[in-house]
Amino acid sequence: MKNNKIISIIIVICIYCLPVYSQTNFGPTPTKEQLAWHDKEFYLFMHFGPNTFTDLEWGHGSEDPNVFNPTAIDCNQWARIAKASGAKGIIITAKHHDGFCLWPSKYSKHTVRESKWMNGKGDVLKMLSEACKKEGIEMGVYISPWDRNHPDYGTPKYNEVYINTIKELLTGYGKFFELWWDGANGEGPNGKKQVYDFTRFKDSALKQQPQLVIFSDIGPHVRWIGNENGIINETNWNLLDTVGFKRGEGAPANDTLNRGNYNGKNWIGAEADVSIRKGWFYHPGEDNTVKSGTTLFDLYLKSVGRGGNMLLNVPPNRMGLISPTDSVALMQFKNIRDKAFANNVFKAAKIFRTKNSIEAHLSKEVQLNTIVLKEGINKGQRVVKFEVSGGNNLEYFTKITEGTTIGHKRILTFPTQKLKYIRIKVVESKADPIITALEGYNVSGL
Ligand code: FUL
Repeated sequence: MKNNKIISIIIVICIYCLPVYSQTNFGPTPTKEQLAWHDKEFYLFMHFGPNTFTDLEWGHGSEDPNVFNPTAIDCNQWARIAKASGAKGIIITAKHHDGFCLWPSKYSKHTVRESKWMNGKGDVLKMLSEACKKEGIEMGVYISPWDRNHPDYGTPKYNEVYINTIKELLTGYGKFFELWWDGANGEGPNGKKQVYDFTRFKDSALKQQPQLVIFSDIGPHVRWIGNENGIINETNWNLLDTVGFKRGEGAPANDTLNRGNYNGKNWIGAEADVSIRKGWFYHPGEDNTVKSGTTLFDLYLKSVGRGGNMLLNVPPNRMGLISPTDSVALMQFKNIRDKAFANNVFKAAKIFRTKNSIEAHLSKEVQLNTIVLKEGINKGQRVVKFEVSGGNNLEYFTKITEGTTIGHKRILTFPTQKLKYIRIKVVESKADPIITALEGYNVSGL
């Protein structure tokens, strides 16, 4: 092997490892659980329950439990499709606002046990946890604090009920990766509103499963992005100030949640939740609203490509299966992603770095319309602004595009260029930038 080849291999290896370990932390940093969460990037949401059968989005809590009657439920199908789509896990609505529990909870009288489904012996959580385990994907739970059924809702007793419910779930079904708290807080069956004891909810959840990341408008670990369209702002700080704010009413402005706080005191990553269909629950009349693979890829670029995670809702139908239209769209989405990122044109490039820039030198011109950058976020998020320029000789670089934050991953697309040299220059950073990955692609159909 020629010397210069060995040197360039070493340089390429160095770009992935050295700078990350040679820097001290700057500002808030993620926990190891949050780092693992960032790496998941894409996973599925599943809204399933009485609403699936009543055509409602928000059940009243007074529904007859017998309405819940999936005729051919197969959680293995859910997990298989999730895995095949590249999703790293499934978050299930174990309990939505109607209070119906998809497992036979001791703390409720409105559960699968009260239904005729499987003669009251069914347990969706058990089926799903076994299926996820089999497929090697992870599982998360949505447990709505708002409960339109529970007789204790609106009284301090309900906080105990909720804590017991969490405990029951977190001790009965293996490890979960995420706990999802919705911000909606309406009236319960008695017309009363609940004052939630979120501090105790959080403490007891983490006591059962310390590896959990907890999602809500304001974390503590993962935040809502202020919209349900799946689109994160191009500028996305994983930082958020939470003092004085609440979940639901009283949360920071949607725009703040969408971009984070530049100087936020806490590391709270952004999770973009969006449904593959119009509604969160399955409605037969919405079969024609299923997003195409191309639309999903666009949302991926605007969520994962902006440093957040994508939580894509794929609601099972009345049979208890993912509908063929949804599964086809998911596979198209997977194929588009695989194709888009199959050939990193910088793989064989010589990489040169200075404190504030990285250059990729290729041996011949390539077509390029996408770059992927990563920041060593374990040492804190730093880059405020960068420029991308390139050319065909080293004396003359022209600016191609620019970007702001990078974070876990930044995917930047631009009109196709033919070039041999590319330079990423960090023009503003809170501390020395740590760029851990630079990849280049020529994605078709952009
Ligand atoms: C919202 C809920 O009210 C919807 O029903 C749905 O669960 C969505 C993901 O969060 O706030």
